[in-house]
Amino acid sequence: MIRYWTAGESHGKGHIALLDSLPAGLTVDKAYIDSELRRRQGGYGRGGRQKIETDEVEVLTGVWHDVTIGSPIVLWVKNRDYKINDMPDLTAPRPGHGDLAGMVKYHTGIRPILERASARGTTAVVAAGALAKLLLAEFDICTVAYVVSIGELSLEKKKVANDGLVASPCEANDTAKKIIEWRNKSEFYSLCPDRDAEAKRLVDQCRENGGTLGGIVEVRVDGVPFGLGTHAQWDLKLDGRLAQAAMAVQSVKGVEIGAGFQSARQFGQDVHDPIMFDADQWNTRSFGFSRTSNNAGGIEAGMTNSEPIIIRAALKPIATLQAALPSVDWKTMQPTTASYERSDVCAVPAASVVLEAVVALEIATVLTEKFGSDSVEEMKAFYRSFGKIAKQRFFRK
Ligand code: EPS
Repeated sequence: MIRYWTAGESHGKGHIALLDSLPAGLTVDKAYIDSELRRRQGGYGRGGRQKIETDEVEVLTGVWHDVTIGSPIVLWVKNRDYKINDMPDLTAPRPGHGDLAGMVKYHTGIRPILERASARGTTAVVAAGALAKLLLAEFDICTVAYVVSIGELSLEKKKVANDGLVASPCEANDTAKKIIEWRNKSEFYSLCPDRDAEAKRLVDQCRENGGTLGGIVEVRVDGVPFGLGTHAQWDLKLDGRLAQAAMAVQSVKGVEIGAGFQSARQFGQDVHDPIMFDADQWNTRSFGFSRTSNNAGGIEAGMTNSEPIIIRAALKPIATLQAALPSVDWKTMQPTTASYERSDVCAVPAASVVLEAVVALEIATVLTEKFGSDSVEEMKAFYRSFGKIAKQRFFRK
């Protein structure tokens, strides 16, 4: 099964990701990894750091002639803004950041904490996630994330009746691959490129007020077969694992799967997704089963049910504020306002790239749990035999 770790400080030499048990036989497309890193650097609302960096991956281990060999892979993204030893400490912890809890816990200043807590570390996660997506593509599984709101502004793909808002050109039944095309037209990585101008006004206004803005991101995974994850043990349930992966992304304060919190307000008969079967619709993903709705978000009892996985993450506004909040100077212990240093006004579009990566890593992991992780070829053989057994069970009547 795939495992991964990251290391690095925001103004240190760079960030690394170490991926263990990625199967042999996967072609590593460096240009694709770099394009994902560039996407993470983009999105409207970013700060000055992205003008300094041009993130690019170097694959240090685990690959021979651009193909994985089954041994651990180390990915390295260099920091151009390497200056950690010349950077001053902060004097007043920022409410909402890890500054206070970290300096108390580790008996350090603020700098050592913020350097690791910084969202700069998500470069390594995105590089690792790109590899996971290359593996998923071998199984025709596609992950896409898009921004559905910035602050109070909805960027939902659904048409909002009579409020004068421009609806997304994206259709409800568009697949992830089609959704990516729409998403890439928007500077907010939303499915409503026509509403970028309005979102920009919101972010610009926020910057002028010295504030920051959060938002909501939706991640969708298409092409997932039955049976990834398990109901059998609490820490192996896929919904729980996805929630942890998403919650661990900087700024995320809430996660829901499928209809999530909305389903708590409805009757059971309006929530659960009716089951249909049509032998003529056989394919290796769904085995002919389908649902008339997907409120479960593709997961029931911790297992995939072959419908698209839908997960949402709510991001708080970034904690570094020009309009600084009350804090305490930890050298004098006197009241003051929180320290400020260069940051973003709105990092929700960038966070969508990171959320896409962590979800892909989790799906790739459960895929290897079910179908093995020695080689891509063997995984495909196991995948096919799973389908063969299902066919024998459901098509003999
Ligand atoms: C980020 C790099 C950081 C921040 C931001 C995201 O660079 P610097 O601190 O040098 O400006 O811009 O990180 C935060 C918002 C944070 O709270 O740490 C990046 O590359 O994504």
